[in-house]
Amino acid sequence: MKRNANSISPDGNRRESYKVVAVGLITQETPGESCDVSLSELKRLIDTAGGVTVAELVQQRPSPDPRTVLGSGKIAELSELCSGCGAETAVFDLELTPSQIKNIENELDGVTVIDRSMLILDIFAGRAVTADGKLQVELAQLKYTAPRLTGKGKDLSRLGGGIGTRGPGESKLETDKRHLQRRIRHLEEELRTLETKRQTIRSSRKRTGIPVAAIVGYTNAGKSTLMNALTDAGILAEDKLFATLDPTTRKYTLPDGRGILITDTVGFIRGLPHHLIKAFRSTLAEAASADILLVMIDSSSDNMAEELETTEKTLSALGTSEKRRIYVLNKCDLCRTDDIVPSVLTDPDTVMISAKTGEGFETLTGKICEALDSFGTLTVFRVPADRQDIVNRIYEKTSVKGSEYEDGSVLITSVADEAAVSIFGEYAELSEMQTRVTNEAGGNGESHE
Ligand SMILES: Nc1nc2c(ncn2[C@@H]2O[C@H](COP(=O)(O)OP(=O)(O)OP(=O)(O)O)[C@@H](O)[C@H]2O)c(=O)[nH]1
Ligand SMILES: [Mg+2]
Repeated sequence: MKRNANSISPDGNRRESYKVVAVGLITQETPGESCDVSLSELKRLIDTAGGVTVAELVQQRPSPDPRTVLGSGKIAELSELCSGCGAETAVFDLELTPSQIKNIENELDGVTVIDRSMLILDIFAGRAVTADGKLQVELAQLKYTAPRLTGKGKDLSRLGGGIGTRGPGESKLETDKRHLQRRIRHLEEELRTLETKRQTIRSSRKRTGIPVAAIVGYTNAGKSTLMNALTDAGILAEDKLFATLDPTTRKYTLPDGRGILITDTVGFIRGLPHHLIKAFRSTLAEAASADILLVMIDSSSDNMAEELETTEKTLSALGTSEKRRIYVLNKCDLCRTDDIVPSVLTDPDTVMISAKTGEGFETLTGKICEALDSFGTLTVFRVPADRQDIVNRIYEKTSVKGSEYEDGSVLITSVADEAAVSIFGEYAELSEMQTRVTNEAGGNGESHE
C-alpha cells in the first residue's frame, strides 16, 4: 500500500506500552448490549491510540453517580484493579465533567483518568496532517481536554504526556490557564483566516461546474479503500479507527466520460459530543459542500444498524439532510444479503459493493451518473421580448440564474430539468452544451485543495 503525506505508520511515534483499564457503565439509557458494543469499540480506540487494554470494569446502575460516575465500592475496585495490573490510565466510555475527573483521580493512586472524547481527540492529534486539521484538533483539545487536565501539570510532566494528554505534533498539551485563553484566541483567528481561503477555493471549484461526491460514513467502513480503488489516491486504509482525518480530493472520470471530484473524509463515531462534531466543521465541511454523498456502510459489521444511525445523526448535525445520497453497502464479500438491515435495502439508491474486490463498482458509477442527471442542465433560453407569457413560465418551471435583453429578445439563463428543456425546447439555445450546474442548495461548507 502506497502511503501519502496524510499517513502515519500504524504505531507512528507512539509508545505502545500504555496500560489502560477500560471502564463502562450500564444505565437505563445505555443498556447492556449497547454498552458491550461501545466498550469493544473503546478498546479498539485505545489500541489505535497506542495503548493496551489490560482490564475492563463495568458497573450497572440506574444513572451515573454525579460525583464519581461509579459508586464508591466500584471506584475502590477500580483503584485495586489499576494498581494490580500496573495501569497508568483509566478510560471511561462516556463524557466526564472536569470535576468528575478530579474526584475519580483523587480516589485512584496516580492513575490518569480520561473520557472517550479525550481519547478520540488524542488520536486526532496524532493523525492531523494539514494546517487546518492541526488547528482544529488543538483548538478542540484546548477547549475540551485542557480543562479536564488542569491541576495535573506536575503529574503530566512526570509522565511526559500519555494517552489523552498529547497535543498536536506530539507536543505536550498546554494546560497553563494563563496561556490557554491567549492560545485559544490565536487559533480561532488563524482558523478564520484559513476558512476565508477555503471559501475562495470552494467558490472557484463551484465555478468549474465539476460536481463533488463525498464518501462519508462510520469509521472503518472502507471509505479510503473505495477512494483508492477508484482514483489510486494512495491514502492509508487500515483496520484501525480514524485512519483518515484530513480530507483528500481526487478527480475521477465516470464511464460516460463525465468528470467528478471524489473526496474521502474523516469517519464518524458514536458518542462524540455535538460540540466536538462542530469543532471539526471545516474537516467535515467537505461533506457539507459536496453535491452527492456516498454514504458508506460496513455491511459485515455486527453493529451496522447503530453505525448507520450515528452516520445519519452526524450528517443531519452537519446540515446535509437534504443532500442527494447513495447508500454504499461495502464489504459484500464478507456478508450475506439476508444479514442486511431492511430499511436501507429498500432505498432505491442503495448499492452493494466490495471496495476490496471491485464488485458492484459498475452499479455504483451508474447510480452516480443518474444522480448527476437529476441535477439539471444549465440552459440559455432566447425568447422574443413580446412573449412575456413564455418568459413567465420559464421563471416558473426552471431555476433562473440571470436574464438580459439582446436584439429584441430576452436571454434567460437557468438550470432546467429534462421536462423543462423539452417544453421550452424551441427557445433553448445552448441546452445540453453546458456541463451540469453545481447544486448550490445546502452547500454551506467549504473545501480544501
Ligand atoms: N473484506 C473487505 N475488507 C474491506 C473492504 N473495504 C475495506 N476493507 C477493510 O476495512 C478496513 C478499513 O478500511 P478503510 O478504507 O481504512 O476504512 P475507512 O472508512 O477509510 O476508515 P477511517 O478512515 O478510519 O474512517 C481495512 O482493513 C480495509 O482493508 C471490503 O470491501 N472487503
Ligand atoms: Mg479512511
